Amino acid sequence: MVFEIITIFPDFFRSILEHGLLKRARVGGQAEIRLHDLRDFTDDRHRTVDDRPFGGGPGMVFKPEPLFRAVETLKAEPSGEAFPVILLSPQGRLLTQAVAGELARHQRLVLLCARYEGVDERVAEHLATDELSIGDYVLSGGELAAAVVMEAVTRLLPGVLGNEESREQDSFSGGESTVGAHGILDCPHYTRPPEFRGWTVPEVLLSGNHEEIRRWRRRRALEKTWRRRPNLLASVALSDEDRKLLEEIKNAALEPAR
Ligand code: 4FV
Repeated sequence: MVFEIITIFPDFFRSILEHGLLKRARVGGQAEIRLHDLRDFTDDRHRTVDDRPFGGGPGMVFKPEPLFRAVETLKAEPSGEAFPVILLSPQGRLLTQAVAGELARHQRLVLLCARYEGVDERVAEHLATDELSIGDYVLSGGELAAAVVMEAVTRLLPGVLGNEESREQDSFSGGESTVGAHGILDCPHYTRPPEFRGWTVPEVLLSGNHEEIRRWRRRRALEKTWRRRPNLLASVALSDEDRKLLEEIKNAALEPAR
């Protein structure tokens, strides 16, 4: 996977490329991250990438020309195959595990990082092939959003995660009994010490009974999802066991606390 990042702050990405998963994927050859300074695609001596908004109002807007030049330069490169041109913005569709899975199937992704008030709308309409948001809040730039997309996608590339870090147990991923990408929240995790400040680890996890442990984890994942993100349950294929567990959970919730 090749990530082509177009930004006025290429140095912003230096550190995340030198640590953790993105470092490992670069060294392992599963991912390549190419940083492009948008100012290199300007044609004036001030290397201007933005201008005042037509119609007045606060702030500045990214001009279309440098962005079109940057992407068309990449399109002219011999690799040739079509690739998504993704604009990061609050107006985009929400990044989910499913969307990350979809993006991970491509060989190359261009990520456009805006600043100021955003980009000229003709970029969104005629250059970007997709628009992604990482959440309903406003950042001062698209760089953090691009970093989130890279991390979420790179984790799904074959060979990046070691077997100790299985995607299977991920929140929102299909997991063992549900199919499709819209999964549920993750189960609780515990590690040593078995007792901390009087708080003990659930006995079942110390039992060695893997079937009981699997069931406990499924139940707790369903319970956490039912309490915190019930909407997720509507878009996941539940097994008979899941439905039975959910009944137990709902009935337990109705019982007066002892
Ligand atoms: C954003 C988001 C985001 C908006 C104006 C950059 C900022 C500034 N991008 N998900 N939320 N972008 O807030 O993706 O140009």
